[in-house]
Amino acid sequence: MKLRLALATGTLLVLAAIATPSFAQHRHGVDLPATSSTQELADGEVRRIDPAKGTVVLRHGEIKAIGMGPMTMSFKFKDPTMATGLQVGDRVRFLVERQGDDFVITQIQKAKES
Ligand SMILES: [Cu+2]
Repeated sequence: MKLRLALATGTLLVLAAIATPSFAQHRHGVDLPATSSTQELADGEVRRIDPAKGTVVLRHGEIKAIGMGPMTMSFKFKDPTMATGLQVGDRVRFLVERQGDDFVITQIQKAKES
């Protein structure tokens, strides 16, 4: 059990290192135009929810619409009620758009359990 856990933890750390190389710097890569017609849902996992602020921290994959690579970061909900039903650990699919310095989730849904 302990070895298995250690291996799993090690794997997660490696994956985290690959998936979130810029967590500390939080760079968003090249600056693409603020608006985009791309409506491709991005994948993410809920890490934290703050219903009072209407924000959510997601570990997300690549978001082509805003030219962002995988990382863990905070988003604003376009509508705070979007937090309803979401729980930490949920895998989600979402749309995000850039509004000034904010990244706003305009649509979010739970992904099917795998
Ligand atoms: Cu990001």
